[in-house]
Amino acid sequence: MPRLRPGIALLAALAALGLTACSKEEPPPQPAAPAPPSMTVRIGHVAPLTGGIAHLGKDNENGAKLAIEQANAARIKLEGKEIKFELIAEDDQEDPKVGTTVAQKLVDAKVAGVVGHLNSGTTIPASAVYSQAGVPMISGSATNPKLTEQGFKGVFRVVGRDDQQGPAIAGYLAREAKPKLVAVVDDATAYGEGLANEVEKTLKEQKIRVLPREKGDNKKTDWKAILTKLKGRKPDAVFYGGMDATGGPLVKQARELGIKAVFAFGDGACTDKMKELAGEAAEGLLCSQAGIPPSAADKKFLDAYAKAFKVDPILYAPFTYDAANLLIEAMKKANSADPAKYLPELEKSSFNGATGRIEFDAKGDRKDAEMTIFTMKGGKIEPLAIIKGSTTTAYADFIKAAAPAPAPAPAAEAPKAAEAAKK
Ligand code: ABU
Repeated sequence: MPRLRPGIALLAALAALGLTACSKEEPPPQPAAPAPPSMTVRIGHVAPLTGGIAHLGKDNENGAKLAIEQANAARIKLEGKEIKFELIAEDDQEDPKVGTTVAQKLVDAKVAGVVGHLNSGTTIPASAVYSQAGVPMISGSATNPKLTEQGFKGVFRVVGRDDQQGPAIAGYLAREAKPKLVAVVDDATAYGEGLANEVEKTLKEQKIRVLPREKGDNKKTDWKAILTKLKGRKPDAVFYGGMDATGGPLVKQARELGIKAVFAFGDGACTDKMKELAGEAAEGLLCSQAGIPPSAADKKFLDAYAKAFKVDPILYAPFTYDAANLLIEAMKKANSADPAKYLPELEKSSFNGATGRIEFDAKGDRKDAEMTIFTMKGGKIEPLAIIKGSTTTAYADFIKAAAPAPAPAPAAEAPKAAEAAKK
């Protein structure tokens, strides 16, 4: 019999006793538990992400992004499937042609809904593309009335309209500054020109003289020729329909030329960016926004936004947040991300958002939208008044009305103006 080496002999002995690792009895491998069924739902967002108002585009995008992140964390189920919402963000460069191109791109990517666009000039032509494809869209910032006057199904906005905003800022200007002669300038966009028309109409109704319209464009930053002409006419006030990227240089150059008129702007130029662009020349300007101030949005939203993006919202982020949540809520109610199924739920929304209660009228406009009037004070835009319908409320009173009644509860929350906006 051949002699075995000692190590091999030991293995042979163990094998005989059934003690080797190979022979150990193991439970048969179990099949892995099946993953719960899941589905990706795409939501589009469009705004200018490059160019002069990229800061506003990013602000809008952040609002929608936060809503999507929160919805994903909540692990929402539709038709028994866990939903992963995916935000597809596109840059329309504030250009109507690019606007329709990216709208088609989103339709081709089979988005279930769209938040956007930012500018009326891009949102109006893009709305035809979405409506044709049956994709619901909600703008958080486009204020030109035409958007919801086209009769398109599935087109909504969560801010007010310029036929509310124009009378609000023009009426405030007329009451407080009492100008006899006003110069009106616009940037030749759907928003800037449309709002300037509404302002001019209101001023004329109040028997205030208005100079012939001066026009720039949405890239114009050298206003000296127009301002030199206006200086000779000595207007008491100047209204500009356009965005902050062009409005900041306008007021700066006006002061450099020694124009003393009161300057007033609409929502597109109602941001702290005006101080950054115009310096001291921005102090004392008047401006309006087509909703409650972002700082008055729901505290939970403001805290979550600051935590996620390390900045405060600039202008319409609370509104794009609400717009994205409105889409998601309608899908939840319909138990479907199919636009044909959830659109009826969207139309009859009654939703308590970060900007107050949101309901739509038959055209897709927000019912009872607030307008806020601001002034620039100490380098920050500061709310002065809230205008709702024909009622003007001093902002301090609006906030007081929104403050919770003194309660014994130890942790009463900070005043939430969004709560007041719900009433
Ligand atoms: N509402 C101000 C900026 C967006 C727009 O073009 O309407």
